[in-house]
Amino acid sequence: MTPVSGTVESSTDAADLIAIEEQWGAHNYHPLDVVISRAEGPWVYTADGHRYLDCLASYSAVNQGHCHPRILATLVEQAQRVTLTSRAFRNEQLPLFCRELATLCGMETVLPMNTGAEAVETAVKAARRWGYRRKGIAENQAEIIVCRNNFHGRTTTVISFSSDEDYRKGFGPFTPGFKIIPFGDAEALRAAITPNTCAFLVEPIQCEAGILIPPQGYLAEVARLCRENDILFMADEIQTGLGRTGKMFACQHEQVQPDVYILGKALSGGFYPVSAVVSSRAILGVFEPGSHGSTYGGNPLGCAVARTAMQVIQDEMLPQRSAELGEWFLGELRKLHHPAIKQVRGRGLLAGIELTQPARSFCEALKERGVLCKETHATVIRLAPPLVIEREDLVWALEQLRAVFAV
Ligand code: IF1
Repeated sequence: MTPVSGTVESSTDAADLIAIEEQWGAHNYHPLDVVISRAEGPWVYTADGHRYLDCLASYSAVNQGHCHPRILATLVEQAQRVTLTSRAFRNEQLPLFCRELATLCGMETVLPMNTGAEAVETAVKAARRWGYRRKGIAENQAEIIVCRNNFHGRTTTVISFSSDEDYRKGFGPFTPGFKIIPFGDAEALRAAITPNTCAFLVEPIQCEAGILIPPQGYLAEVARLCRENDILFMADEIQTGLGRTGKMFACQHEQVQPDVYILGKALSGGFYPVSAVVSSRAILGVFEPGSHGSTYGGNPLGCAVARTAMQVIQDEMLPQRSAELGEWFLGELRKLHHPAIKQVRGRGLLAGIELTQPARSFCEALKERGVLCKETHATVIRLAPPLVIEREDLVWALEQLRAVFAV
């Protein structure tokens, strides 16, 4: 097959494109064979005119809906002014982004990065330095406690503390200094803390693990334990944050303020990778010039896009929408009855249907009916539509789910 030039000719149909991707792209994914050509709100469209309801929302990066017009306008406007200055110089967007994000989080200080995994890496570095300087932990002895079945990204340090062999196998040697405990078990956290512990890193809801919601009171107890033992409570809200679970942050379900928020995905509404670590001056103050950074982190295009993306979440009251629609939607999902359905779990518009068998064939069947979703951990169907979705669209999605689960 001959390589195609930069742009896709209109004669290149979906089957050709899939074949080209299979030949020229690395095979590190197993996507559903729907080639998306354009998208708007909760809907995505193929070039041949099929429309699908997106119930994955790009892994919660498009909580604001695809191609939100306000974020698009900001992207275009800023792209015509200046896109990248590097942090060697200042730009007009970064200060306002930092102030607005810190305020949204009830925090003092923002450190901008690009991808989620980079923000997690940044939090790990901050926690270690904080441990050495603030707690006097002996050099190279700092420990960070994490949870079994966590998902925090794909970099070598981050997979060093994964418990999933699929993510780790063949990628060692790994970064030391992490201790894995069961998720949802505050007693296990208490037992794992040593004088060398500098932080506890946790997802308030474990998403990749299958939408696992910890027992009521867990986050509050974790916050208390961290405070008592002078260790940092670092919440990875990359997926659960920014309205997804029916609050701005999932920690707020238990009125808990962590020491560190790690954010990404919907921070830019799907237009551009923007992530951040948000915390106090004392904690992020461990970074002095030269100790950490990124070429693109804090660039004016990303900051401008993220500012509007955050504004849209607030103006359109997406956390409230997520809470209201989610409560009703989960109730409807729980009415589905099929021998393969083991349990329905969720909070806000983040739902998981756990099956007794692989979920892939159900996702394929839903795709045939115009609903896009993705299995996680083989047996869980994850449903997480853009938060701008209309109730009538969810009613339609439920009809398709009922059809697929008709015995
Ligand atoms: C993939 C999952 C979702 C995340 C949390 C950090 C990151 C993620 C809580 C890293 C990223 C993604 C990445 C994507 C699949 C996906 C995912 F199924 F693997 F778990 F969304 F549910 N913390 N999650 O969820 O952020 O570096 O990717 O920007 O890796 O295949 P990133």
